Amino acid sequence: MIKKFLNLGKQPLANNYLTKNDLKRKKKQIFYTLEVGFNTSNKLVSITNTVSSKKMFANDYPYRSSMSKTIITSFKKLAKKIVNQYHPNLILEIGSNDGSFIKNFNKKKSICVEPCGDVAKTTKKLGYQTYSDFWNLKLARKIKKKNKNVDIVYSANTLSHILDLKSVFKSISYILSKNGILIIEDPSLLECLKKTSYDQFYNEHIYVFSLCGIKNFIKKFGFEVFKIETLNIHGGSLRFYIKRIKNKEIKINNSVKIQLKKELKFGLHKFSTYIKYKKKVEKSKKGLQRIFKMIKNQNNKIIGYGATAKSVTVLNYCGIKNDTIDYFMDTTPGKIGKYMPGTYIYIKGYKKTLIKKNKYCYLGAWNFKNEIFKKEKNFIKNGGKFITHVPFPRIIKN
Ligand code: DWN
Ligand code: SAH
Repeated sequence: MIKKFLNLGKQPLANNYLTKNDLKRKKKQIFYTLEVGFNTSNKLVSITNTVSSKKMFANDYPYRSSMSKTIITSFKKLAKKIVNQYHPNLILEIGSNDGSFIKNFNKKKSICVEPCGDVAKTTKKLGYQTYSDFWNLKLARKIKKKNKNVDIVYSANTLSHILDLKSVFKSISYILSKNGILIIEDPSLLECLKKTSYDQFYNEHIYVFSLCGIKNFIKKFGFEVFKIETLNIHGGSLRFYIKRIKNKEIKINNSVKIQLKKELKFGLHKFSTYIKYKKKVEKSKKGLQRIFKMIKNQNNKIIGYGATAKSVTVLNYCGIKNDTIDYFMDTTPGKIGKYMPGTYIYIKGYKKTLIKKNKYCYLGAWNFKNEIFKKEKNFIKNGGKFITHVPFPRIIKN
């Protein structure tokens, strides 16, 4: 049974940035009610009103992994580890986006799956075998006809975007070699609760995973988690190393026990934990609204840094629109010159001179705080202030 615990109101589709023409034509945006629920039987946390994948991940999907140095470095580090530890014959990546991860592997030993046509072109052009399709059994069959020894399947920030997890794991089990390994990484539910980062919930993030949820679910497909890595990336992620239960050569690492203990201690298996969380989220909303109001009352301008999908949730939930934030800055070509969905805040291309002109900056990409603070050390040195809601709403003291 799925018990709802959080309602983040009417939300537009994140990543559905609007053009000037869309605004002129008053283009009808899709809105859905963003509610989050806890499945009391399998312990998975998911949004309860979903949008079809085809609507979310169309050809013009703008997100590009390569916009952050933190991501590029993290992928490079993992790729090195995979090669040294597992020497894969063939690696398959689900949700390969612009190839930021797979670029670290030999073209002849890699397969990309990326449904968004425009972004899939990047890896195709680089010479990687790329399937521009959604991951399912039909595609797995098609790929296996040509590629027999897939011994690593990797997927970052993608499986949590797919409603039908049964189909996901069935298809992975079909394609993975007998002793093959599945590595997935996604935002951690424990961190999302600890940091009150409710913006991990939006139409694309159908699930926010925990070990206690994943471990139950994958058992049915003959899989088990044998190692867990906790990462700082994306505000706190979990990297699950998964093997077939039948494969007794790999021992279960102690990290699995440690993570499970942490999750149970926090109460991720109990509905009452989520009710407490809901109250924290409501308090966070009021706190952020108060900060914005105070700054505006002092006749200050506020800009945004990083027009993230996450900030779409925050701004729409808190009712912060283009009369409060003047514009966002972002480095992503497909977002520049467009408007944030639901709040109509304009997105300018990143320029150092822009941030220099302002005193207050809302950190949409709070998950890259370290990277951004390093880049903007002069802004900070000259008295510039960043605003965040994570782990609680505040103007960051430097
Ligand atoms: O799960 C998902 C993650 C991986 O990416 C997808 N569903 C959609 C997307 O979510 P997001 O938009 O919340 O992701 P990011 O990676 O937090 O987005 C960062 C944004 O900030 C990008 O638009 C790039 C921008 N940025 C920037 O302008 N300057 C980022 C950095 C680090 C910078 O210095
Ligand atoms: N893996 C990258 C991109 C994450 S964004 C990273 O971690 O940075 C999510 C990606 O998953 C998008 O590129 C999207 O097109 C892809 N995706 C969404 N649904 C998918 C599905 N059903 N099968 C395969 N890829 C999918």
